[in-house]
Amino acid sequence: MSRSFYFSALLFSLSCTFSFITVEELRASVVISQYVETNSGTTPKGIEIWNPTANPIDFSVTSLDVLKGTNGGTPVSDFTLNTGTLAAGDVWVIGTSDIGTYLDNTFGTGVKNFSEEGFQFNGDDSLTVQLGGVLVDVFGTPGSDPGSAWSGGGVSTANQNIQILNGITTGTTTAWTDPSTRFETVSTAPSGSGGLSGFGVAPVPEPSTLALAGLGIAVAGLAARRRRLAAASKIAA
Ligand SMILES: [Ca+2]
Ligand SMILES: [Ca+2]
Repeated sequence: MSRSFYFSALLFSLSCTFSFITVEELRASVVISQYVETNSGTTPKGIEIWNPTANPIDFSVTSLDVLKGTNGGTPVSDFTLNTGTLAAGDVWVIGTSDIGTYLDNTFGTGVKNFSEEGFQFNGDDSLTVQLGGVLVDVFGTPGSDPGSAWSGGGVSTANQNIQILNGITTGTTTAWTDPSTRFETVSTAPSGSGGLSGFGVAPVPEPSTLALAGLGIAVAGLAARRRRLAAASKIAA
């Protein structure tokens, strides 16, 4: 066989080994699923990152960066996650130490994915999440200072624990000014008892996904029933 054939085969096997992830695939890989900014004192402050896909994310291969735009400033890197693997459907919490304590006390020590980071955002600071250097989610409006918070429909980026709305499974690359378009309030007293509820718990998959999964099971069951009936009729004949 020719040398060019071997070269082509080598290239093919290399491309299989290092399968390329598209920008679209990266964009659909993680989403900010929860956010907390304390109503009292300086903590708790943090975010929860959700992997809604069917594949794990190895942060040592594809690092995650959280950038902060302070008081309308240009977003600059605030935190980098470059170790550990986020399982399919699971969440990873990044935030102040008291959130880690809450997770340990609620679910068992070290059970939940947690990275300690002394966030100092105050509700009027935008956040930007990048995965593998690609913008995957925007929180607030980078480059704009809303005064004290972005708010709407009772949902605010200050003094609240808020979580992603049921049915939203992707980040947004478009800045927003009304958090209620993506989030709902869990607690208006996040520094108090029970104020961190929902952290460490992945969002429930959207109903359409469940319906499709149920449909798949139903179709598989029907096919199995048909095969059994066909086998029985052959025996009868
Ligand atoms: Ca506050
Ligand atoms: Ca959650």
